[in-house]
Amino acid sequence: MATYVIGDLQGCFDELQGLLKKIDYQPKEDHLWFVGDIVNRGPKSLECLRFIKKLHEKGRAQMVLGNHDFHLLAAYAGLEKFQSKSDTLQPILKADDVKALINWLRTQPLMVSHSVFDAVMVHAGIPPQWTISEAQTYGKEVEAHLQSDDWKTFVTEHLFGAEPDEWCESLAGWARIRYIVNAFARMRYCDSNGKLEFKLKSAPDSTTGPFQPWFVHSNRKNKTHEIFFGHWSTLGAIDAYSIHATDTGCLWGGKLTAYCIETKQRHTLDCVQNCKPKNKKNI
Ligand SMILES: [Mn+2]
Repeated sequence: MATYVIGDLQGCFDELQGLLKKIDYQPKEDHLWFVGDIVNRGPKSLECLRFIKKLHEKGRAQMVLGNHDFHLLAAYAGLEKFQSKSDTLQPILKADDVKALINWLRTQPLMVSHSVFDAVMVHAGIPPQWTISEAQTYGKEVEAHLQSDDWKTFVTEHLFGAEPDEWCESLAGWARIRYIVNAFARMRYCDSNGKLEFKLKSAPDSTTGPFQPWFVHSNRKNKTHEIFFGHWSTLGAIDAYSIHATDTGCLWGGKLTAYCIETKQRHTLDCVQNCKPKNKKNI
């Protein structure tokens, strides 16, 4: 039995199938962890969503919600203002089973923990000031809103926005929920206290001042666990600092990654250019 952590798919279904073949994936024995952003920009988001839902219902796969997965929930709920020309969500929104797909997607968590190893998976990261146990608790606060009867109001009116960018345990209401979502699903850079910086998307260099990749801060309280994440395609493959970066740019003609937790081995598939969207904005 193996647990493979699969990087951001963004609708690259054929590449996923190619990678599963390459690693000799055994559907009845192996588990798949998907780091989120399973949909959007690429050509086969509907196929990715159906595939992961089916495996999840059989107890063979888990996923966490990424920013593009939240975007799909909002698009279904009727929010138009953040929709982009490079979105490729229409086949899902028009599918016969869209309601079942969406109702399943909104039950997915922001963080997944391994049952044996001290390993967790999130989409973007965990701020330095949160322990793993705190992160778990905060994630559940968001999940409760997504799973409530009033979830559409949450995703259309309260979910999006870059404020507040600083965490404080006493943060309350939608501001608290928004920070938690932004940390788990959008963060790349922050300062040592978890103040978020969203303008920077490039790979780290010496010009970012107090803002550093969330995982390099020396005071980080969640170093107790190996943390798997995606979201940051310009970062490349990193296995250091007790973190594993798995978005190796499949969507951009890079590679799709499957990291085996048991063997600590990375497997990759070179991705074809036909997944590449014309508009490279809004990574
Ligand atoms: Mn993302």
